[in-house]
This record gives sequence, C-alpha cells and structure tokens, in this order.
Amino acid sequence: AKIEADLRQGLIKKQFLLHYQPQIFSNGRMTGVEALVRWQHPVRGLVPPSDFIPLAEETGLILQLGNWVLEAACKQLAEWATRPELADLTVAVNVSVQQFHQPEFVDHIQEVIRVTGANPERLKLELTESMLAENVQDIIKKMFALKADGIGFSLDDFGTGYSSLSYLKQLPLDQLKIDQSFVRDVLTDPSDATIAKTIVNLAQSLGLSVIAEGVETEAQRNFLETSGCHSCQGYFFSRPLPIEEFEEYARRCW
Ligand code: G
Ligand code: G
Ligand code: MN
Ligand code: NA
Repeated sequence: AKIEADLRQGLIKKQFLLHYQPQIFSNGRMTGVEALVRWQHPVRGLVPPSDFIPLAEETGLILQLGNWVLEAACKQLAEWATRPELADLTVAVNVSVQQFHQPEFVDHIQEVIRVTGANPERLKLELTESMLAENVQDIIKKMFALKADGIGFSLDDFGTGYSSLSYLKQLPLDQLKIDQSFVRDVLTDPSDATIAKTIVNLAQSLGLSVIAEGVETEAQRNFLETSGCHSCQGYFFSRPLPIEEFEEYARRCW
C-alpha cells in the first residue's frame, strides 16, 4: 500500500522526530520525559503515532523505526548531560514486543549506549502488558541483561492488559504507569479511583515507583498525590513538546 511505501521512504529520508512530554514530581520538579515519536510527512504534515505505529508493527518496519527512536533518544540524553537544567532527566522510550524479541536487541542497545555516550542510568524502557502474552522468559532474560547496565523499566498502560500479576515479581521493573483510562474519571468514577489506588499500593508493596499518565487537571493531580502517586505526566503540566519548546520549558522549570 501507498502508506507502507511512504513509511519506508520516511525512514530512509529521516522524516521522524521525537516530542518530549515532561514527568513531574509532587515537589514540582521535572524528573524525566517520555519520548514520543512523530512523522513529519511531506504532504500529510505531522502524523501522530496512532496513525502509523500499527502499520509499522504489521510490516515489521517497527524494528527500523524503533532503532531510530532509541538512537535519537540516546543522542538527546548525551547532549543534555552537559546542561545543568537537563542533565538529571530520565528519558522513557516506548519499545514494541517485536523489538524486544530480536536476538540482537540487548547487543544493539548496548552499542547505541556506547556510540552515543548516553548514561544508561538515565534511559528507561516502557514495556506494555500486552508484550507479556508470549515468550516471557525471553523478555525476562533480556530485561536482566539491560538492568545490569543500569537501564530502567516502566510497565506502561498498567491494568489494561491481561497479564498475570505473577509476572510482576519476575520482571526486574522499576515503575508501574497508571493508564490514562483510569485517570480520566478518577474523581467521578469510584471504580477508577479504587483501581488507581490499588495500583499505587501494589507498586509500593513491590518496591516500585508509580507514575500516572493523562493527568489533565489539578484536582486529578491532587487526588493522585493524596493516594500516594507522586509522579504525574499529562496535559495539566504539558503536552508532548517539540525539542525547542521542551528545552524552553526545562529552562523555565529550572
Ligand atoms: O504521542 P501519543 O500520545 O499520540 O502516542 C500514542 C501511542 O503511540 C502511545 O501509546 C505510545 O506508546 C505510542 N508510541 C509513541 N511513540 C512510540 C515509539 O517510539 N515506539 C512505539 N513502539 N510506540 C510509540
Ligand atoms: O505510550 P502511551 O501510549 O501511553 O502514550 C501516551 C499517550 O497519551 C500519547 O498519545 C500522549 O500524547 C497522550 N497523552 C499524554 N498526556 C495526555 C493527557 O493529559 N490527556 C490525554 N487525553 N492524552 C494524553
Ligand atoms: Mn508510553
Ligand atoms: Na500508556
């Protein structure tokens, strides 16, 4: 199809870029960002990931795209390391299950870290629960290898998948990410409030940190804070920003 050919061209012509969404601690400090890919298409303009990630997954192009994203994020980490207002930030990168199951996945990340000079302690990989549907042993093995280098792991969209809770004690995770579907109505839907609180308690019990995504209002932030979730990401703080705007945001935070 046309769009598949376009996607291939886009990779060759380097039409992808990263936006950065701040992650804010309850003391108001920015502690990290999530890197979110966009496609600067010559005709269609700026294309959101929902319009091309599924196709990239179907066609296997996600492997090339994922490599580009990792490399771009690590270059950015290395560049920020010399700038006081940016040096302490972690960068969270979304990885797809296909990337993870590549035999050379661990070697590749280690190579990217080495070549870019990024501090692996500042890199966080976001996994989704749906990744845990098959061949979990392969994922666990690779996570331990990367963990040994200092790389962190966050479980994205937590609570929306079907994974067994028993994985939580097998995976070397650092963080659970409360899915935005639970945050949206957390003030009005008692079930969502209970689920959010339960995820916070689960994270605490397992010695993991927790972050809420999709936080759009101060009232949501306050509820989450009172519930023990001290890290938040969402439009209340900032939408995902292009690099120049993000760096300006960081200067203002500093
Ligand atoms: O940026 P936005 O909020 O539109 O992201 C929509 C979805 O696209 C999110 O679920 C996110 O996980 C996914 N996504 C964004 N960037 C990447 C990426 O670099 N790799 C993968 N695999 N998914 C991404
Ligand atoms: O990786 P993941 O699929 O969870 O990506 C997060 C998605 O949520 C991105 O598409 C991002 O643009 C979006 N997002 C980030 N903050 C908010 C928010 O406050 N509200 C809503 N509705 N979406 C958000
Ligand atoms: Mn994510
Ligand atoms: Na998510």
